[in-house]
Amino acid sequence: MGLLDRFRKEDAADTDSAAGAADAPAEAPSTGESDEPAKRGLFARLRSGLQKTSDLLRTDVRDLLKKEGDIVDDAFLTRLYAILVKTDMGNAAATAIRDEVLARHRARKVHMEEILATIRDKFRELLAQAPGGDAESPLELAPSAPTVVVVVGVNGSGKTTSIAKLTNLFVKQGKKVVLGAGDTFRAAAVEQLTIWADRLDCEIVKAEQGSDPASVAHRAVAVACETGADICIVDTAGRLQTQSNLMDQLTKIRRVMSKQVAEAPHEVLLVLDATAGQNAISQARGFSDAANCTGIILAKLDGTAKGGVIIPIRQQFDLPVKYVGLGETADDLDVFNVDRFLDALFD
Ligand SMILES: Nc1nc2c(ncn2[C@@H]2O[C@H](COP(=O)(O)OP(=O)(O)O)[C@@H](O)[C@H]2O)c(=O)[nH]1
Ligand SMILES: [Mg+2]
Repeated sequence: MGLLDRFRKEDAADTDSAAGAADAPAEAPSTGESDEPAKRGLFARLRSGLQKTSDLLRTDVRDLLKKEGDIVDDAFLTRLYAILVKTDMGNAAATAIRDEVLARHRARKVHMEEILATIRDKFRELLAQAPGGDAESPLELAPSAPTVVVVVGVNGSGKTTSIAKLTNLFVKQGKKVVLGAGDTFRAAAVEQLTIWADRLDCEIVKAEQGSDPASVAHRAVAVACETGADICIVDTAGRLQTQSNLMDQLTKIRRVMSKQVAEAPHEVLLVLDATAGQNAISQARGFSDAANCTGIILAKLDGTAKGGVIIPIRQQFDLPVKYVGLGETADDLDVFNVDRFLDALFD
């Protein structure tokens, strides 16, 4: 199924009435946590978000082995491979991990923790963020404000919610945020972002349904400049009548922004739905190629036992995963960090 087919399918499935109330924010964001408890709270969220994937790995690998350990032979490796594939990490990653287990433990008696340690090491290698290291790469503010961010992705992937989460993050840091409701394709999308803007107490620029999103983007950047805002985040449509319309729209949004602020947009974040399955995620490549994305927000990790999908995402998109989404509230966002991710998954 091509990207366009996917849009058509969503068109049929996703009417505005299905959006609206169902898309409304689940609860008001909490504020006022000091940094440390907030970090601990986030790790707990990450751990519970990855629980299903973690259970799948631990329980299945435990079941694979006898209590007194087991010999790594062909039958063992075949069953291990089947477990790995269930996390949606893809055949290539599962093969690489299986081969690593074979190389390290061939014909030896092993225990569960040794196998998990090997899986973890290889997982880490496959996830490595950048040639230079695994540094977290959250949004960096431009030397002169405003930093302009565009958020793109397939409809329903979690764009608007992720914008609310980013806004919450910046508002908590005392930053001033202006939002642009650039998904003018659906009235409900504008309403949804407006509700978040009210809750998070930030300014929003919007327009009638069907109006030109580039004009919304233009005004949002203008308001951010005029009001001395630190960050301007612009929402976009996940689908239009045709894929080329959509890509043209993204190009136009970029163009109007760069006319106002030379380096803008500083970031174009691609939101991917971790529950969507590997094929759906591969289709989002159309977006990343056309929109010149700079990073990924992997949303809905909390809803899936297929958190292994982060490996093919890292490998198919040459983009850092910047944030992970762990729920529907404004607090449910964590800066992606490889080691924290692995701790949550394996410890
Ligand atoms: N469990 C969970 N749900 C999410 C997450 N992010 C978004 N959602 C939900 O996914 C649905 C679609 O999200 P939305 O932000 O409207 O997607 P958009 O169409 O890309 O803007 C909404 O019901 C959100 O509450 C997440 O990280 N975890
Ligand atoms: Mg939206």
